[in-house]
Amino acid sequence: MSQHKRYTGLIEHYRERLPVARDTRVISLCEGRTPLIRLENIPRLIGKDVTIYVKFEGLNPTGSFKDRGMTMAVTKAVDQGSQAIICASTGNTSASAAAYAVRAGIKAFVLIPDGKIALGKLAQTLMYGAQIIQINGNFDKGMQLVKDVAEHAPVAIVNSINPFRIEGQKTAAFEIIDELGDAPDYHCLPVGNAGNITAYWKGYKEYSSDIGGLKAVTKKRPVMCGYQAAGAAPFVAREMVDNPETIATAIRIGRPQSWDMAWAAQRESEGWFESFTDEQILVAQKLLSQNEGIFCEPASAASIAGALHDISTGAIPEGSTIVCTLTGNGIKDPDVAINQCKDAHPVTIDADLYSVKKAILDNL
Ligand code: AN7
Repeated sequence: MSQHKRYTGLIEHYRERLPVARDTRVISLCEGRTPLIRLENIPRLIGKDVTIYVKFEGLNPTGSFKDRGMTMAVTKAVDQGSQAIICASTGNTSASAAAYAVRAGIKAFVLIPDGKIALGKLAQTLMYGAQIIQINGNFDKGMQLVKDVAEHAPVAIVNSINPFRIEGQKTAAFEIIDELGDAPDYHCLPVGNAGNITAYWKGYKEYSSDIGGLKAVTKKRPVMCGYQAAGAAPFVAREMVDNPETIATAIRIGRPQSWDMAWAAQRESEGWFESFTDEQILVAQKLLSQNEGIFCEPASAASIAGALHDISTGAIPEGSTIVCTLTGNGIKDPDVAINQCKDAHPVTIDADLYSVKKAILDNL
């Protein structure tokens, strides 16, 4: 008898821990089961005895962690009879909503800040065929408009204020514990709307509790470390920010929707929030690419900037096991990447053997 079972996405895999009925039609693109990659070169480079893993969520079907929440949100929207979904987005949510909507055969409307989303995310959203509505305003304005319009039009909101988004995203914590055999000591991640830190914390709590017929998998929970961009850091300011600015456009958010739940995660896990400048974030993005071969988008690199900072200060002590979530793929934002490498001139040479050989020998 074959033991073979095809992986068909996180809803089927974690069905007993998700609010999806047996007969519900699941809308999936085989999201989840992303690699947990141990960093090999950076710990040596910084000379610290730490074990750092990155959960590379950029390898989800649309290139970000949003797919975990979207498979749940769209599955439930379709189950409840919705013909259309809507979201405001800094880019990744719109790409993910667009993909899952087309998979389900329903319509997606996405509100994006005009000119402030990364090129790859715009390309995806266009290709998946969503109805894009650009607004002269930032994400926070778009989010307010989406909440208002949902009261006047038959559209289901699939932003992370939709509780099914959090349900789907909590599975990333399950995967980490299933793979490591236990929770890490510290979990580091970027914070924008704070849906993801809320979801991870929910996942870690559920795996360390007896719920229903399910026994706790572990007793351990990590300390949650949330990192923001300096120009968009309401959790550090402890108040909403009116004109958020950062090169990490994914987290260019001043009015986080999951405010209370993120503070609960911080408090209950005895964690903290910190902010880092655009320059620090970009340095971390390049460091990861050029030392480990892992290319994440700028917002995701906030988790690396933060972890390395907190390791250097001792806030995260030596001997710790740390997981950093890399929320999105680096190829989503080619403009920022190419701009970061503008000093690395590609050489242009004559197309002959001598010239190619010379180009190699000159650069060895
Ligand atoms: C790569 O797509 O809000 O703290 O509209 O795309 O759960 O909001 C994106 C957020 C981190 C922040 N990293 O997560 C959107 C959107 C990346 C992101 C975040 C986002 P939350």
